[in-house]
Amino acid sequence: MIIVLKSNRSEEQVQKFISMLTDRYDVTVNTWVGTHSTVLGLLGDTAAVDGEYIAAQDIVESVKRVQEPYKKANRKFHPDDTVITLPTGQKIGDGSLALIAGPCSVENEAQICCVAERVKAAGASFLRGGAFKPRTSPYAFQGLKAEGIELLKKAKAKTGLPIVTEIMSISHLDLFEDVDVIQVGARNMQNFELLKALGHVNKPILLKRGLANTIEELLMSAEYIMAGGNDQVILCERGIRTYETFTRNTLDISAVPILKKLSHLPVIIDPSHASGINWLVEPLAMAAAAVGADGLIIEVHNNPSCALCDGAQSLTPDQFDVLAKKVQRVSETVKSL
Ligand SMILES: [Mn+2]
Repeated sequence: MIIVLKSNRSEEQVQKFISMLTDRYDVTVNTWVGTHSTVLGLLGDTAAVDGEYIAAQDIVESVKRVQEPYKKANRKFHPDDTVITLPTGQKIGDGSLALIAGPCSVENEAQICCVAERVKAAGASFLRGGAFKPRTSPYAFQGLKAEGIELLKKAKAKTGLPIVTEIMSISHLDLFEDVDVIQVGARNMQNFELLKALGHVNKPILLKRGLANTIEELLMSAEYIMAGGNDQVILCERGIRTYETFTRNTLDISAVPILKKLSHLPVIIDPSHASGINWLVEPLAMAAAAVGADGLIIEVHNNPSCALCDGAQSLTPDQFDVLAKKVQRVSETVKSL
């Protein structure tokens, strides 16, 4: 971190400021005194240094971070890719393309079990399904809640597929004991109390990017979970809000190589929520495979026209069969280049 001091500072003020920095933070300070200004260079653990607090000091002209504010999620300090391995053996981040598929919402036992069996047969290694649903309208279907998790467990017992489902509140954490991967949805990406609580959980967290959040903000949210001791974070790009109205969101495909350059964490793509349109899911999924994503999370419903949530973007099991074959071919082709 570089701090430029104002030109009217006294030597005493400079020394007092440096003492404050070294007392407060685990850093050493190098000083360059020029004719018109004094520049301080902070070395050490600058992730903990509050740049806004520094900038607010009377003596300070400007502050510039040279190191990213995230440390545990940063590839610089962890060059090897993180591979998430479930106790049941499924992996994300090992170089393969993991497929997570299932309905937007769990609706009933027949629906979730039918979809689970079909997506497994097509090559999915995880079952998704919403039990707690964050809906824009309070009058829309809110999910089956605890009963939904019980139905997911039944589908898991039948198929062996580990389950991925979204948490909306810390108060529900006890209900997630048998959930294999806990999803944090886009709207909760900066629910810092929830992220802190998930930092103490010993299971993978699928963290979706907020619809109006930057890549750095996503990594800082991952850092919240990792700072608590949970290193098993999967990053998910699910589309961001732009001026384009044709699609539900705009898929930021560049987020994949950027996140993989900045971080060692696995990165997956959600083409269903990114587009909101059934026929766009397959081409976006192929783009994700081509750009190096570690996985895809895709909405599949046995009868999309009757779905209680997100039917317009859901694939039928037959469509998912076709997609799964195509994306694996793209992934293998790209790896062979
Ligand atoms: Mn959905």
